[in-house]
Amino acid sequence: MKLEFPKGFIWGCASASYQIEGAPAEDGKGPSIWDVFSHKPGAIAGGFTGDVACDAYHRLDEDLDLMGNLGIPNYRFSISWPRVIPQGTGPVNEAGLAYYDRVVDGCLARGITPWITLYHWDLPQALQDKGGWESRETAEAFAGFARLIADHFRERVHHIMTINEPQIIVGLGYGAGLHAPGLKLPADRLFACWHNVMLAHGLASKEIRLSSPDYRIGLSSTGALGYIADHTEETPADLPEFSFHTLKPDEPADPSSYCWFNHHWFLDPVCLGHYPDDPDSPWASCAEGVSQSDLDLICQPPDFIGMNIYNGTELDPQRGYAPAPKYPGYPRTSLKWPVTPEVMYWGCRQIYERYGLPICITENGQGCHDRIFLDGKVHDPDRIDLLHRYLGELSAVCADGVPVLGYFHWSFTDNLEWHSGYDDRFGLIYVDYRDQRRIPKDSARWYSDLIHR
Ligand code: GCO
Repeated sequence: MKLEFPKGFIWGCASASYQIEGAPAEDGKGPSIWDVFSHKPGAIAGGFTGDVACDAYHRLDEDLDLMGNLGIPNYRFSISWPRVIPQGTGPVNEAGLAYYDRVVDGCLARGITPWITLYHWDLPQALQDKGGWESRETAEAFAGFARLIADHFRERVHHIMTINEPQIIVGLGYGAGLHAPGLKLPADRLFACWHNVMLAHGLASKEIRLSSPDYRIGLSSTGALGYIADHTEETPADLPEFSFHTLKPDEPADPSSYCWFNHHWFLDPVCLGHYPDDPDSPWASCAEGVSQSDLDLICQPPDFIGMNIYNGTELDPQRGYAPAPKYPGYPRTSLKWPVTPEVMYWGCRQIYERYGLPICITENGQGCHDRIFLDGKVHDPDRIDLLHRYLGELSAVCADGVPVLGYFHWSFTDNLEWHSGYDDRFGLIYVDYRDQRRIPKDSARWYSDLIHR
């Protein structure tokens, strides 16, 4: 498979604060919803928490050295809101901000460009106590946090992503109860959360633009994407069936489950200024009540659309674009996600054709049950094969003229895979959680070689 990318293509790795940092109460940090949720019995597989995770808070230099030595040119990380503003609003925790100064300066000193994600799910618990994303005040508080970060880093950072995956924040956190804060709200209250997350993007984007015109603003979206295996030039990219459902397209429709928020419910209001015209959606009646002034606040088109793409659903045109049946033994990752490289091609094309904005792959990778082999190394041919296939499709969509700015591998180190715990490893760098030893996997060398061909 050809792996050819446009000149200036951005290569990087990604991480998120709660998944790697540990140090949940150190140096003045306030608790996040994940600090609280993870301690509930049964919340995380194996009964683990993120209290230590990869101990990245204390091992920053070691991790950045590894990244620098591999020559990874860009690092997407998230800032823990309660580490910086312990109560979500009000006094700033200077020690928390100083940690992210060290992250940013440490990147720059090693020739790595820092990309900030403002919200990767660790909401201050103090805000959850006042309603969390059900409350509009959370969106307003988020804009304040965004402004603080934008002002603080504007000389050193030029890429900020507002929200990572509203689909998961609301669906899994407030609908299915699998993620923090572990709620199962009815449909109308779930939509209120959704709308406030949309407002958070809009209000924050405005603040970032006011802070500096030099910022390139992004967001990260996820959701089910469909594709047709035997496609031709004529296959339209923007079939509604290609993205209608999220995560579990073959599940029965259930407004209280997380499967209904898709890319369009996020990107239409943000980029086009209205919720999708989708009468069959369980959210259609909720969206009717939204005011024009709110839609105006939300409509802050980003400079690039970040897509987190892991898998998609093959659709069968002969059967009304229903999901194509899977053969026995279909290739899957350790989390049982199907291996479907074509989704890279179709996902990018579809989103570009609908919104006309540059795309950046802000996450892609594979969960594996990696382990240390007898020779002391971590061999991960599965991951290398998956990356090769998915990047081959990405290369093809670039060749077909879709402006893809770059690709961030998820993740740099192994880390806490949310409610699934620590078994499913996504890193290029293996973490031995017994002693926090880092071992670059074969894929780390492969990825580095790809970047530096
Ligand atoms: C997400 C999150 C990451 C996950 C990764 C693998 O996109 O779900 O951004 O935090 O760990 O995607 O599931």
